[in-house]
Amino acid sequence: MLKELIEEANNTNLYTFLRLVRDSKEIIRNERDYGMKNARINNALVEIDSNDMIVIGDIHGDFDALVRILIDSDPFTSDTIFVFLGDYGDRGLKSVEVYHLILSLKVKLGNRIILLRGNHEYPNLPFMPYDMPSMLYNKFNDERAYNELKGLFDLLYNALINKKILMLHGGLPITLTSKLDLALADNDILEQILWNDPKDGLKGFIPSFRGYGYFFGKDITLNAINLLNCSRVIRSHEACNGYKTNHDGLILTIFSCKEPYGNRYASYIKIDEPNEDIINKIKIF
Ligand SMILES: [Mn+2]
Repeated sequence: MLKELIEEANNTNLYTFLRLVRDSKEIIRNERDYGMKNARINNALVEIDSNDMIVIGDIHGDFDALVRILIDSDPFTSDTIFVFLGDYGDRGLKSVEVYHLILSLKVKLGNRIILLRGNHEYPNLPFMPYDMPSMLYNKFNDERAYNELKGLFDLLYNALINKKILMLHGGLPITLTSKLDLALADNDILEQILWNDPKDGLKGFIPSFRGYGYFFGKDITLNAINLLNCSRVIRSHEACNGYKTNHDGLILTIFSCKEPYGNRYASYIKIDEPNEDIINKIKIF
């Protein structure tokens, strides 16, 4: 089944692509309205208790990296939940194929595929490079593909909490006051979830050189995870060779693509017991 989906994504066409986007939107709307087996959903926040989860960071159109991860842990031969931390397209050469494959997994496997939102799925704040519209147009010669895809972005989840691990794309909002801020993020909080980065040796926060969001210090991290009753954060967003940690290990960054950055290593993480040493769970390739 996996091999067929990979093949199909490699030969994507407009009508299959449009159907996948529409079906994915319908599935996520249903999750949000009627809930998900074994998970609690409050708007854009998912809470789950799983001992079998794979977490994947930025893919950015690196189809080979995505395929590599999926072949390592075939979702059709296990009950593993796959969490994607966002930034699916842009930069990488095969962004359309990446969307095709991820959305076909969503359609086939439903609530075992959880898609978080990255800053590249929030074009309301303009940034460069934003290749998706032109990549889709060049592939399909039709504007409907991007118009449909854009509608999916607002349905992607802001954050997921598995037991005591918080997962999101960018970083902790400096003004976080409760879990509800993640579930019902206003524009300011959403910008920070998608754009913030941790910084070591910083107290408080400073504006980010990215143009949006902030760099935040360990005090902000401690405050936020205490408030949420969490023990650590897994995020992506910062290009690195595989992974890195900040704030004395409270924040783990995993980055799952290589091609668009010329990186030597990428990583993903397989969590079977969330309370154990998480660094040992990282798979580097
Ligand atoms: Mn990002």
